[in-house]
Formats: sequence, structure tokens, C-alpha cells
Amino acid sequence: MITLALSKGRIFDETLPLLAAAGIEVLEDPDKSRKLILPTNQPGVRVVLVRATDVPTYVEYGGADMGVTGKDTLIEHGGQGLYQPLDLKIAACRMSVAVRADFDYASAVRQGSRLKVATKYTTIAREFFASKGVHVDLIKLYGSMELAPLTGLADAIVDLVSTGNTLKANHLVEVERIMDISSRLVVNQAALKLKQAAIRPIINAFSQAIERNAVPS
Ligand code: PRT
Ligand code: MG
Repeated sequence: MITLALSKGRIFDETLPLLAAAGIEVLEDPDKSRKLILPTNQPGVRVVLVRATDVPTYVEYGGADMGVTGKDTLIEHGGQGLYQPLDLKIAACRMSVAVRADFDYASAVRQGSRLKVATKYTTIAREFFASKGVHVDLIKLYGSMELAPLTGLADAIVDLVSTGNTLKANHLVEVERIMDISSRLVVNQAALKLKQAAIRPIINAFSQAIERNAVPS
């Protein structure tokens, strides 16, 4: 049995076409069912639904053989014990620094002031500001980062941006782009060895589907 860990929402939705390319069809809709283990049309493949931040942990410890997770989540987890064969190019967005429209970020950085930065992504934020030589006090949050600069909790946030609508609705502006983000396939290293015959064809089918989807440049 191959167990694939996915999170509900954009990762589940955008993984479905890749699974279809591997001949795998999930037989239940996670938005309509309360089940956490979903069968597929392949008797040897099942999907488990976990929180997005828990996907690397499930795969690391073998609770799932494979999973799909954002590069953001993977960096924060550390990636230990995970084989990362593919950038799936799905759930694309960017990790950025944003501040209140009336906050002079450039001057604060130039003057070497100590920035208060609120984020769920403390590893990414710490490395980014350290590489710029900017002193920061990091405040760990688990959600609604946009609120932090509006309430005076922080000067800046480090968060994911896709359309930019959330920032705009909260009068925040993106002042730096830290990195582009997309989702990765992660595979448990022991499972890759022991279940080669089942896992390799799935990786290959995903890989071919990504190449077909790639926009020629
Ligand atoms: O929501 P939950 O707390 O359960 O977990 P999660 O937020 O980790 O999961 P989910 O499903 O929301 O995100 C899973 C993965 O999708 C992330 O790890 C990213 O790799 C990827 N992804 C792609 C995004 C976005 N785009 C995105 N826009 N994750 C989150 N957002 C959020 C962002 O944090 C911000 O609040 O959407 C808002 C900004 O969107 P725009 O379009 O207004 O700019
Ligand atoms: Mg979310």
C-alpha cells in the first residue's frame, strides 16, 4: 500500500491532475466527506488528509510514503529524512516582506534600526534578514500575519503572497520578494527503497505531466 499525504485546499486540488496523469483517481471529495483516509481507484494507493504543516512530518516518520508540500513548509521543517525528487510547479506564490503603506522600510533598513518582524516562517525570515545584515526581532505567529503591522505588534511581516489582494485589503505593501515558492513531492527515504516498484512509476508520471504543462519559453 502506498500512502500519499495531502492537505485540503489548493494542494489537494492542484495535485489531482497529476494523480490523474498517474492513473490515480481519488474516490471521495474531501470537502463533502469527513474521512481523513480517502480511497483511490487503485487498490494499492490511498490518500491521507493532514494539516499542510504536518505533511513533511508524516512523510519523515513513515506515516505516509509520499506527500505534497510547499517549499515554504519544507524549509521550515528542515527536510530531514525526505527525498525531494520533483518541483511540481503547483500552488505557486512568493515569500515576501510587507509593511504598512506609511512605514518607511528603506530608511529603517538603511539606518540599521532593529525591525520587529512577525511571521509564521521564522527560519526563512531569520536567514533572509541575516543575509542582508539587518537586525530583527522575530515574533512567531500561526496566522493572520497581516494584522501585526496594523496593531503595532510588528513593523513588518514575512508572508506568502499570490494575487496581492490580501495585502491590499489591509493597506500593506510588498517591499521585498524573498523567494518564489511552489510545491514539492517528498518521499520517505526508506519507502523509496522498499516500495520502488510502486513509487517510481508515480514519480515518472508526475514528472511527465509537469513537463507537458510547462509553458515553452
Ligand atoms: O490554512 P492552514 O492554516 O490550514 O494551512 P496553510 O495555510 O499552511 O495551508 P494552505 O492550504 O493555505 O497552503 C498550503 C500551501 O499553499 C502553502 O504552504 C504554500 O506553499 C501554498 N500557497 C500558494 C499559499 C498561497 N499560495 C497563498 N496565497 N499559501 C497561503 N497563501 C495565503 C497567504 O498566507 C496569505 O494569507 O493567502 C494569502 C495571500 O493570498 P493573496 O492571493 O491575497 O496574495
Ligand atoms: Mg492557509
